[in-house]
Amino acid sequence: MATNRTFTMIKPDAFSAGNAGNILAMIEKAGFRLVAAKITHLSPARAGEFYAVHKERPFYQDLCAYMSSGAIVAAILEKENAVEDFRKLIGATDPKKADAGTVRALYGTSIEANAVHGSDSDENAAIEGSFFFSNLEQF
Ligand code: FUP
Repeated sequence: MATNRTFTMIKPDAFSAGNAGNILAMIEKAGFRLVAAKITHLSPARAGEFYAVHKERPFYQDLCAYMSSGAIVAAILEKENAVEDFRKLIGATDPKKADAGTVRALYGTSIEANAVHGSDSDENAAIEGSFFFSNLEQF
């Protein structure tokens, strides 16, 4: 994947609350192009694999249960400086600490149910995109 791409998920709470459309609109208004997107549902095992980097953290089990509790949107986004600009758009991990107007401040309800995921590096954006999309050469 090119380095001007990032990966996002709209998490179960935001999706089930009907906020996927609003969040995608915010993303597009901020200048990101939707390269690939799908509605999907992670099994607990797949959620565990996705968040394997956090496996020793106390919140890991709860996070995997939460991330497999309902449908999500997985998407690859393109924009210059995508990873950093997207992290700015979504705000801090804890919605209470996220800047006003960010996606997590608007739609997150807790540090766990924080509405969206955003890759933290170009390398992880590529790994995470490939986790959900096997035919990236077509995009
Ligand atoms: P972020 O990069 O902002 O998504 O945050 P982290 O990589 O630190 O955390 C990944 C996910 O773990 C967060 F989106 C939510 C969850 N988490 C918790 O549930 N509790 C915590 O104390 C920290 C993170």
